[in-house]
Amino acid sequence: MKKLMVIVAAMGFAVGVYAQTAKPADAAKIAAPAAKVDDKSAPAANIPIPESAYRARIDVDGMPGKIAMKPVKNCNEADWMKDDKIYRMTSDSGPLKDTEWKAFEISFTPEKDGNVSLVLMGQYFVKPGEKAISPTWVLFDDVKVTGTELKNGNFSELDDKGKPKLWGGSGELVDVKNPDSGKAIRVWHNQGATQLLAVKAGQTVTVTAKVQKAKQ
Ligand SMILES: [Ca+2]
Repeated sequence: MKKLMVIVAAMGFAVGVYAQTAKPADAAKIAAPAAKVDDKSAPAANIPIPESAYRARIDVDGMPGKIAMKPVKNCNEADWMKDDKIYRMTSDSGPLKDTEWKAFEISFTPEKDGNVSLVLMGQYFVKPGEKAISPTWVLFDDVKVTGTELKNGNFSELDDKGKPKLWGGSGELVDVKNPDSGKAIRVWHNQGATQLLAVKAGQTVTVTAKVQKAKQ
């Protein structure tokens, strides 16, 4: 019994030390900028994810083909990529509710012809004192693009395996009633949905979508 108590005490000490030393900023260097959510002072143990953390995010990845882009509306260069930030656009929908769809729109202008990857995902969020990114699931539907072509933006066309055609990644298909009925894609930071877009130098691309907080 005494031995067990020593172990429990040691574990408590380890958790306490971890909570003090692990900083969200360390994880941010690897992944992405932290969502602008407040209250970094709360204790680590079992605090709920704040409502303000449920945000949709559209990234555009031009890194493989070195397609540099200029942000035009509601997006910016991915600062965490340092010198390569011109090859990735990132964005933030702002906080979402699970009771209504919100319109989300970004625009950017590629500086070279080629393929970029459109990434539908959730915003980066790490609880104070934790290291792992918290799953903050959001829904995307009714995705439309001007300036190039996107297909199956309402996720209604499925392949033999029941996955949405032309979409890659590991988002989950769910049934929704709105905005255009049928299916939507459920994503978070580490499980996004992607589709390649063929872009042209100087041709501004606009992406619009309906987003909301998903059932968690
Ligand atoms: Ca749909």
